[in-house]
Amino acid sequence: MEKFYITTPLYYVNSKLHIGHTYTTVFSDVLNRFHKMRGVDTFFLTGSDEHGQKIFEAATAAGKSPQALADENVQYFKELWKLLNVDYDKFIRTTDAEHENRVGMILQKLYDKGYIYSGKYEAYQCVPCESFWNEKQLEEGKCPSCGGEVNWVDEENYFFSMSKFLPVLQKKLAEDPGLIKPRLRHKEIMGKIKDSMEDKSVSRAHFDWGIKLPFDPEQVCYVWFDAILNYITAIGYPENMEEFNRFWPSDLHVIGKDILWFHTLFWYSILEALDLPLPTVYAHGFWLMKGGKMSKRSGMVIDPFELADKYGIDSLRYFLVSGLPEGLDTEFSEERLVEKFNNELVNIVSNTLHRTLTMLEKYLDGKLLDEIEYGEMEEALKAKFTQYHEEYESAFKQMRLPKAIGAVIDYLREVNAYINDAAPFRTGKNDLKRTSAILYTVLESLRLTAIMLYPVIPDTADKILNKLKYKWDFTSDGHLEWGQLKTDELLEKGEPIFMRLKEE
Ligand code: ME8
Repeated sequence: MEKFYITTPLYYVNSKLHIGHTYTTVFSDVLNRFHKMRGVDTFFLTGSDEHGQKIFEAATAAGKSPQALADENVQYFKELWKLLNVDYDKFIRTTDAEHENRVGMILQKLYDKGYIYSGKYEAYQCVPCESFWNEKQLEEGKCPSCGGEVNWVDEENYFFSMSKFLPVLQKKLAEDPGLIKPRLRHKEIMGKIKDSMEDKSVSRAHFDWGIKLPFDPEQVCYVWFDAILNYITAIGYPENMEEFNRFWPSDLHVIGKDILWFHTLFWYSILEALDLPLPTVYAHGFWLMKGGKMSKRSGMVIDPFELADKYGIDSLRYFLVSGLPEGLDTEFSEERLVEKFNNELVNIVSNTLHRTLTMLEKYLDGKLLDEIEYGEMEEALKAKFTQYHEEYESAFKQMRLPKAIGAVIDYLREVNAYINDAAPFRTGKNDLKRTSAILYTVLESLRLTAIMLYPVIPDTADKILNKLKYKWDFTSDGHLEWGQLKTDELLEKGEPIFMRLKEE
C-alpha cells in the first residue's frame, strides 16, 4: 500500500502561535488529507519544541518552571489545531519520555561511532533562533536567519562531525535537486554548503533544561539536535524498526524558509551519519505584516483564534492555503480574506449550489429523473472536468495549492457558463427530461468539486455532500469518477451554505 508521511516543524512553547505557524500546519493538513482521501496510508506528525535556553528564559521571565510553561502552551496548541480541524496522527513533545530516551540512544550511537567528540566551542549565538553561527555565516554581523543581534559564546562541549558528511551531501543534492523544494530553496542551500563545512556543537554546559548526554550527564543536548530527531523518534527509531521502516523516509517535511538550513544541511548530515535515506523538504515563504515577517519577536502577529471567530474556520483555511503563492512572501490582509471568500466560496461555490437546488425544487419537486441523456454540451463539460481535474492533481502533487484550488474554481466558472448556455430556466417544466439532465450535470459537477475541495475546507465539503445526499468515508479512492451522484434521493435547497462576509 502506498504511504505518505508528512511533518510540520515543532513549534517553540515560549509563546502563543500566530497565522504563520497556523499556515504551516493547515498547509500540511491539507496535503495529508489529499493523500488520505486517495486511500493512501498516511501519517501526519506535529508537536512542540520544549527544551533549550530560549524556553528556559521565557519561563523564568514568566515566573514559571519550563515544564509548566510548556504544558500550558501545548494545551493551547492542541486547542488551536482542534478548532481548525487539523487531523494529525501524533503530537510529539520533545519532553516525552519516549522521545528523550530515543534521543539518548541516538547520541550514544553517534558517540560510539566516533561522530560525536569533545572540544572547545566558540560561536556567535542567536538566542531567539536557538542558533549558532561562524563569522562567515553572519550577514552584516547579524543572525542570517532572523537578522537579530548575536552574542559570542565559548565553552567546552561536544561536537558532531558534520563536515565529514557535507561533501557526500553536496554530491547527493546536486544529483537530486528534487529533495529540496521549491527549486529556489535548493539553489539557496547549494550556495551555503561551502560556508557550512565545519563541525557543529551539539551540547551545552551552561544550563540544564535539556536531554542529558548519556556519556556526560554534566551537559545537555543542543535543542536543535534534540528537536530535529523527532521526525525519526516519533515513528520508532531506533527501538521499533518495523514501525520506522513502514514510514521512513518521510515524504515531506513542511517548514518555513527560516529553518531551511537546519532541515537540510544539519538534518541531512545527521541522517547520513545514521545511514538513513534522505527525505524531501518543502520550505514556504512568509506571511508579512507591514512589510516585515510576522513574528513573535517583532510583536506583529495575527491571532488565529480571533480570526477564526470573526470569519469562520473554513474561510480561514481557504484563505491561508490559497493566498500564499509558492516560494513567495505575502502581506496578510483581512480585506483579501473577505474578498476571496465572497468571490469564490460565496459567489461561485455556494450560489451555484443554491441556484441549482432551487431550480430542482421548482421544476422537478426536488427529484432528478432516473434517465440522464447527455448532449454535446454535457460531453464538452465532462471533458473540461477531466482537464481541470488533471491540473488539480498535478498541482497538488507539486504542493502548488493556490494553483490546485484555482483549477477547481475555474472549473466551476465553466459550469456556470454551461448553466447559462444550457438554460434549464428556459426548458423548465416544458422539457423535464432535458432540465433534469442539465441539473444532474451541474449537481454532479458540484459533488466532484466538493470532493476536490475537501482537503482544504472539510466541513464545507461535508455540508455540500450532505445536501446532495452523497455518502463517502473520506478515505477511499475512486470518488472523483464522473457519474456517481444518485438520482433516487429527494434533494432540498435549505439555506445557502455560505452568506457573504463583511470585513470587521
Ligand atoms: O523554528 N509566515 O519553531 P517556531 C509563515 N522550534 N510561516 C511562519 C511565519 C510567518 N511569518 N512565522 C513562523 C522553530 N512561521 C523550531 C522548529 S523543528 C524540529 C524545530 C512558521 O515556533 C514556519 O513554519 O519558531 C516556521 O518555520 C515555523 O513557524 C517556526 O516556528
